[in-house]
Amino acid sequence: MTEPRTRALLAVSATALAGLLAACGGGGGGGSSSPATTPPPAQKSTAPAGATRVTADLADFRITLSRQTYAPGTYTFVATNTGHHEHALEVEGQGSENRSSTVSPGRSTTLTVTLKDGKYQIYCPIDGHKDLGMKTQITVAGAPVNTSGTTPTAPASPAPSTSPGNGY
Ligand SMILES: [Cu+2]
Repeated sequence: MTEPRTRALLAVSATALAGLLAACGGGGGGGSSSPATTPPPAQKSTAPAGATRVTADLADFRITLSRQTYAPGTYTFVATNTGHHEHALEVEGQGSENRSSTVSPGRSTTLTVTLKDGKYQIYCPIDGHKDLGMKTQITVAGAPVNTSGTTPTAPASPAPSTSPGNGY
């Protein structure tokens, strides 16, 4: 009865080790019996420094994205409402769902999401706008976006101007 504390410590470190091992062993093909993994709470409204900017044009009733190909990584969608109705941007897929705030005509908002490999639906969740045509789909694939190191393929951006509509 003199060293219950040591025992407790041993038990704790053993548990921690087991936890580490379990965490490292999850590389297989996602079976249905794996424990529930909690999706990351991507609710931050501030855009992280490494996020890739994508402009999303919300018109009546159509969504136009400035980018068609996506690699896994963090993206900040800058949604501008160029229509005459209230719109919003929702990015849904791979077990996550992120909705921007509602944007009034002429205004814009941002939505930062982390995209993983797979398909995502991007649409306007307001009223029946999705069925009216405000929906599009993207496929995320390829090597993760390296935000801090060297980027092997850097697409040349013509001008860093923030004005939309560069004569596409
Ligand atoms: Cu809408």
